[in-house]
Amino acid sequence: MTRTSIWLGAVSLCALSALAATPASAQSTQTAAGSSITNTVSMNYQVGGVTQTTQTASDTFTVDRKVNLTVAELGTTTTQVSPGQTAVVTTFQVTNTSNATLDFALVVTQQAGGAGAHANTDTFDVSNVRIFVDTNGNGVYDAGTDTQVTYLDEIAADTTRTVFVLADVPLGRATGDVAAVTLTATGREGGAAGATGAALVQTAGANTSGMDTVFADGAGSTDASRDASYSAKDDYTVLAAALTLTKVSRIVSDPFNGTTNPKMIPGSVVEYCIAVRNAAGGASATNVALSDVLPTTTTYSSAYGILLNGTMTGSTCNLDGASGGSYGSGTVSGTLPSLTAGDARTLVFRVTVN
Ligand SMILES: [Ca+2]
Ligand SMILES: [Ca+2]
Ligand SMILES: [Ca+2]
Ligand SMILES: [Ca+2]
Repeated sequence: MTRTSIWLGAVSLCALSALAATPASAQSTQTAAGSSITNTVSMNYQVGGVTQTTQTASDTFTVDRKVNLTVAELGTTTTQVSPGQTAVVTTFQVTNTSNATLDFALVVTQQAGGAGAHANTDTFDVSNVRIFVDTNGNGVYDAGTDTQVTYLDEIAADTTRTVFVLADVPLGRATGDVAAVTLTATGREGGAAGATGAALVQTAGANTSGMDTVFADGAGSTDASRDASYSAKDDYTVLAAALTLTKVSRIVSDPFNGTTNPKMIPGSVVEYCIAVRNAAGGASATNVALSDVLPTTTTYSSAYGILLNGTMTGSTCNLDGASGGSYGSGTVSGTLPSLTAGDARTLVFRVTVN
C-alpha cells in the first residue's frame, strides 16, 4: 500500500512537470531556419596497447527556411446577416507552419458569382471590407479591442492567429443572397517588428552554405501551391423580411339604412383594414410602424379607436386587435411589435364620410 502511494506521488510530480513545461512544448518542434547543425565524431585507438590521442571530425550545416502556411475558415457555416447590417464578421485562422518567424500580408477579395464556401452561390458584394486581428486572443471579434490590420507581424513558427473579416451589407438584399469573401495570407520576411517585411524569394539553383528558402505551401481556395500564399473562403448569407402592405375599406353603416345594405354617403361609417404580411422563409420584422394621413373628406372615429396587431384569415381582417396606436394631426399611427415569417397583422380604424 505504501509503495503504491509513493508510486502515485511520483506520477503526480511528472504530471506537474509536464504542465509546467507546456509553454515550451507549445513552441515549434521544427528546427529553426538559419540554425546550425553540428555533428562530431570521435575516434579512440591504441598502439602497442597504449591509448593514443583522441581524434575528432565535425560537420556543420545551416538549416534552410521552409516557408509554409495555412488559412482556414473558423467554423463550418455561413454568417447570417440582415440587409443594411454593418460590421458583419467572418472568422479565419492563419497558421505559420514554416520553421521561421514571418510576417503575413492579408488581402480580402470578393467574387462576382460562382461557388461560395457553403454549397451556395455568390450573388452580391459586401462593402467597407476590413481585416482585424484577434488582439485579445479570445476568438471573438471585440470592437474597440481587436486591431484593424493589413498584415500579421512577426508570427513565430507553428503559431496561429485568428483573423476577422468585417463588412457592411447593402440594404435591399433578399433572403438567400450570398456574398463570398476570400482571405489570402502571403508570407513576407519578418523585417522589423511593427513593419511588414520584404517579399520572400525562393532560392534558385543549388543549395548554398547559407540559409536558403524553399516554398512548401499547398494550394488554397484561389492560390497555387508553392507560392508563399494560402487562401480560404467564407461567406455571408442574407436573411431578410419580405413585407407586403395592403389596405382595404368596407362600409359599416349609413345614416338612413343603418347596417343593412349601407351606401357610401356623407355620414356613412367606413372601416379601414391595413394589413402587413411577412413572407414565409425569411427573418422576423420588428417595430413595423404604420402611419396613415386621413383625407380631409373623412373624420376619424375616436369612439371606435384603433385596433392594433390583429390577425388575418385569408384576406379577411379578424378585428381581433387590441386597442393601441394613436391619432393626431389628421394621422392614424400604430406600430406592430413583431411579424414573424409567414405572419400577417393588421391595424383597423373607422372614419365618417364628411
Ligand atoms: Ca460577390
Ligand atoms: Ca477578440
Ligand atoms: Ca515585421
Ligand atoms: Ca499556396
